[in-house]
Amino acid sequence: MHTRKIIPLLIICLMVACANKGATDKNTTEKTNTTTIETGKVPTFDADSAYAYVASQVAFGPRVPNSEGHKACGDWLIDELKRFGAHLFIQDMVLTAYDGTKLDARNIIGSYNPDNKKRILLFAHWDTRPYADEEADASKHYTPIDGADDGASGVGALLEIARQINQQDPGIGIDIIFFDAEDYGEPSFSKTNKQDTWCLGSQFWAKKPHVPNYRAEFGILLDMVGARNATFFKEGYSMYKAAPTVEKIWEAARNLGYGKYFINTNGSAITDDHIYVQKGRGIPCVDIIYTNDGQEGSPSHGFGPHWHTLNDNMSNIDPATLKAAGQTVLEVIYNR
Ligand code: AHN
Ligand code: ZN
Repeated sequence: MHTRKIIPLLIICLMVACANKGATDKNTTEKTNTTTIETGKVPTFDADSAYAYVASQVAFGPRVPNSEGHKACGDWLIDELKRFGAHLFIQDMVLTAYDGTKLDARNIIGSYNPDNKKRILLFAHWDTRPYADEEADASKHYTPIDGADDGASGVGALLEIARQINQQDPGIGIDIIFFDAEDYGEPSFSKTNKQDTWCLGSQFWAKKPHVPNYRAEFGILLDMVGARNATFFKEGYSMYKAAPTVEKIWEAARNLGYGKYFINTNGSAITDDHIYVQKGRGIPCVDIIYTNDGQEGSPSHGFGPHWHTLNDNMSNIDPATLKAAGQTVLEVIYNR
């Protein structure tokens, strides 16, 4: 793992070990509860529908803040959430990137049952990286990427979840946030060494949520959940702050037969939107993200092989992976 990208919190291991004990007890109770709930309650996630939502985003071109594709895709996401019956909140922001560039950005928020005090937060970033800075060929570093996996996949899965929620009320408040400007972080070829250059949209929201004193029981971040044969390890910061929810999600995935994606092994901690949501709002958050933690022959940055390269395009997207992530999230929402 690249040390600058991954937070090397050794302490986490200790704390996670403690947190795990509590998680086991809690899961046992929760499991007992679910046996009384009749089956057929959880909607079926349509992978082809999610795949189409990923393709639609990619068809706008790169969704880099200040670009035409970004503006058009943002408008489309708002229309889709409206079509799926969500109550919309839009946060317009001018953010400052690591290099001083002013970014016209929008956080797009769709809420269900907005008056329900019990809430679950689901989120993904919808912008795409302006740089292919993980390409071996430096002449490609300034080319924006398609971001089929890195960006579009999480949003595509959440749009399908929104469509399902609109058809069947989960009886709890759900907020779906599409964060902007996650992926404008300082590139590997730049050396300003500024802090907190990633996740600008979620940093803004964490300071100024769409609802004052916003609360949720827990949050789930979907980041790079569309690649063929993706692997989701139990991300380090999620285990540090939200171990019981991590265990609940990974157990649900295993029970649904998605154990080959949801690996029952702890992974590294990653700087991602969930960190800012957790730190700013005190909401325990889980990052479902494709990494190659410790796997032989995987890239040293620790993410999927197409990460921040021009290869992050539709050719790597597999509806089966979207299904594993999306159905698991639906299971966790509906089978509480
Ligand atoms: C960093 O590269 C610091 N974090 C990975 C978060 C990310 C980037 N997710 C998608 N793109
Ligand atoms: Zn990225």
